Amino acid sequence: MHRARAGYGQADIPELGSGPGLCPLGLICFLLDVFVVYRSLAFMKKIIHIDMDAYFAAIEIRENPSLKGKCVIVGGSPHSRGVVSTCSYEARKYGVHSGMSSFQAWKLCPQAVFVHSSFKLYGEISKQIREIFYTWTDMVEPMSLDEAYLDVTRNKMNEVDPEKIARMIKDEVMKQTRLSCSAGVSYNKFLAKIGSDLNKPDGLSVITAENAQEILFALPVGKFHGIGKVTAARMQKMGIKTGKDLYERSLRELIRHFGKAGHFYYNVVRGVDDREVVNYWEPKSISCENTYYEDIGELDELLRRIRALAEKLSTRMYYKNIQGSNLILKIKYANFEQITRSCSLSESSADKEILYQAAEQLLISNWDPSRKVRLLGLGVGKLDCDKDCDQLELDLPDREHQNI
Ligand code: TTP
Ligand code: MG
Ligand code: MG
Repeated sequence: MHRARAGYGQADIPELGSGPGLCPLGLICFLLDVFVVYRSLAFMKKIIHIDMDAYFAAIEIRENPSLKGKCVIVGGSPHSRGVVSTCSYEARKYGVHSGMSSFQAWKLCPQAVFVHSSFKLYGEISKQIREIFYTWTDMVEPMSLDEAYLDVTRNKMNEVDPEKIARMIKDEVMKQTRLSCSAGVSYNKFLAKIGSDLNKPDGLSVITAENAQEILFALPVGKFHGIGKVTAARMQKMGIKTGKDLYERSLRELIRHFGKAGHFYYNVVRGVDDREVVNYWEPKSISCENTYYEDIGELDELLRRIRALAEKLSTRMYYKNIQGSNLILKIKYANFEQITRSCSLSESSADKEILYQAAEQLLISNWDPSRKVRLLGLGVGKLDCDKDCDQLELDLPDREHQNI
């Protein structure tokens, strides 16, 4: 575990007295340094990032203790075209991971037990965990069912030590849910997120101004939150393998290769991230759409595609703990002409069958059979949304473009 040090600071805070000796100019430099350090300390935030360990799998094991110690894979069946949602740490030793096809997972780990997802339960436990966070602060930003940022700079218990808070939250989560989580504690969101991933499972890492650089320098760029697989591969090609390699590249070069994101990479590898914890975020609608390789003219085929979209949308809504009462269908024809139609659902829902039935009706009554379709989109509006709405960025493993 990375130990906390007294006081937090920005990684780039200059050392006191690093200027010339104490001649008049030196004195001015010294006072300037003091001012910079003082300012940094005065605005220092205390951020905790919590992420549950092997969330879906851990819940399934809790519900069925005979699975304890086994390779458990949550997701589709290996004999269908299912994918792995997550797996127990035992299964990870065999190379199984989220997003992989269940068939491939089964080949790597034939002894694994495959379990289907129980989203309703995952959502309920997620709410329970958030209630624990809210006992400390209302500045909670959920990022998915199993993770959230907390700004505990000022908190309801007036506790000054964020490491202590993280430890108490971990204990309380374990006590109430019998599930473990990992926590990262730092002075910004980026470092807190890195921290929660450092010692999984059941980890607690504190990243301070003193140890930030050492940790970031040793980290492979693929582990940087915000650097996806494609970017990490591009960086590898450029010889940027670790945080240290990234640190050595100029802002100009990073922007040239990665555009605006280059600026973000340049900052975070220096421990600089000014993003606030946002405690309330309300999406107006949630949708997914698919552009097809070949234009579709058959009703049966269109309905099959609509079913796939409804399933995808429903899964995504369960992840985010939201329901909605207005269904929206988008049809783009081969000539790029587009129509959007909507209808009310009988009740607010995220159920794939209810979404599908409504979408089917909309398609049948609005589709022009003389024209081929290049894109279908399905969305849900009028969302029931309180502070349980999540801002989830999951890479669902297919080519479908999803947006919120
Ligand atoms: P993660 O927090 O990414 O993973 P995890 O909790 O299973 O494991 P870790 O200990 O490494 O944090 O995701 C949370 C849940 O979201 C996960 O249990 C299942 C689901 N999920 C998917 O369904 N598909 C995915 O591709 C990912 C990444 C997660
Ligand atoms: Mg997790
Ligand atoms: Mg997570």
